[in-house]
Amino acid sequence: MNSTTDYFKIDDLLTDEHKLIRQSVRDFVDNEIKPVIDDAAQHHKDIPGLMKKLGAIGALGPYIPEEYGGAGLDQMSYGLIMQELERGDSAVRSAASVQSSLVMYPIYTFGSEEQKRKYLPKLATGEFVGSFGLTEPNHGSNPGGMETRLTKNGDHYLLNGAKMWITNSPICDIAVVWARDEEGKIRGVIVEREMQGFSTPETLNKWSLRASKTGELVFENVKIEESQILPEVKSLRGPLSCLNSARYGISWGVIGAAIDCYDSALKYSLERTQFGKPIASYQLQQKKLAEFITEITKAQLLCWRLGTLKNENKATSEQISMAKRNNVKMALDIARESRQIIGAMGIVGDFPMMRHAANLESVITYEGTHDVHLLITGADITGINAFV
Ligand code: TGC
Ligand code: FAD
Repeated sequence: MNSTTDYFKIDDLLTDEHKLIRQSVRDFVDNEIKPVIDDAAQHHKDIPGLMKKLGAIGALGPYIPEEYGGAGLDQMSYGLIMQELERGDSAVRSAASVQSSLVMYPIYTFGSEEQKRKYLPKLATGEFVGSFGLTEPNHGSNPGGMETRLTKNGDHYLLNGAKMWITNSPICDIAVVWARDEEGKIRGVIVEREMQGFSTPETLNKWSLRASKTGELVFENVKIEESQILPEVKSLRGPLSCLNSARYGISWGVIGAAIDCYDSALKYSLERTQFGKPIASYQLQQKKLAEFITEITKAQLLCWRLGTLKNENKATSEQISMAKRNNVKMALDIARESRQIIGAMGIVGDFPMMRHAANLESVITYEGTHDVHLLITGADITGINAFV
């Protein structure tokens, strides 16, 4: 019997350091997340001390250089960390990927030296929680239409508008917010929680990502000093490049969710007896399990190659788009189908499939919907942009 989830021996392509990092995050998830995640998700509450715990294991800004508090690791390590975190829950991976790719990455890439020194070390330890405001009530897939405005007012600026569906907004200390200036350029602004006119109402009653906080970012004449504006970015290319990093992490992360579902279904199918035999002995169940491990293996290979390209600085946003779309759909399909393998047991919290499936309904929508990513591939292969 071959119950490995490394069917094509991808481990042989990883370094000892990669495997060590993966194991340490796996241990963290087994010890700190698995025992509490069902309760947190069922009751829509936080995992106690999550951000600081993620900081302590180096999961916040893994690829940010050490001089700014990051771990200075490569892109493969970042991917493996995301995979292990999402084996626990998408909310945990979301917390780490927003902080790393959507808050630390733009400050590191587009920020001034002063901004980097002020924010990155505290974000790396989890002392500060960051959020990323791109989506607006009227502009989700089409962030280029954003209405949030940054206008000059004497020696400073005023920020007005609202962002919606923002991960960690209710608990954030700072928010990296994207707004249009008077020249029509897209600017990145670091807003601090204490700033007058800034509020972060929580979005309640979610059926998905229940162990993660989601909310709005509302700006009413928030006074912004020049020193809060990211100096090195003036177009939509800025926020979209952050998405490349986060989407890459998601491509890896969802493999973790799929593996958790597969492992649970395989084990259960060998133990559960119906009609005098384990249900794993029936062809219909074997078909499901065989397809799961095949799809997981294909997704792993895609991510390994993408990680290699990222390390060489050669990955295109279209390649990242394809991996995000393919792997999230793969994981969602496995979560749904594996729930069926365990029958009625699949609807209670003792097994992770319903939780992963519900989470993945958000993951297939955020960071570009499944259909938006299809259109990105479509535009790439035909040369015709279906968005316009
Ligand atoms: P378009 O005209 O195509 O592009 C505008 C400029 O941006 C460049 N560009 C990119 N640059 C870097 N990376 C990318 N992925 C890029 N995609 C485009 C492009 O070359 C152009 O540059 P320039 O210099 O010529 O001006 O823009 P468009 O308005 O037609 O929109 C294109 C589209 C639809 C693909 C894009 O806007 C898109 O990706 N929409 C999806 C929106 C999205 O993903 N939002 C995510 C919000 S954050 C989030 O969901 C966090 S969830 C967090 C969690 O909890 O994990
Ligand atoms: P819409 O853009 O209104 O799309 C609705 C439907 O129309 C989709 O099926 C879409 O595929 C389809 N569609 C849209 N345009 C086209 C087209 N041209 N052709 C064909 N079909 C099209 N955003 C942030 O900025 N920061 C965050 O931290 C963040 N966290 C999130 C957390 C959660 C839990 C969720 C659910 C969302 C989060 N988002 C965040 C927002 C997320 O990025 C958006 O929901 C997503 O980009 C889609 O936007 P929308 O929901 O407005 O859908």
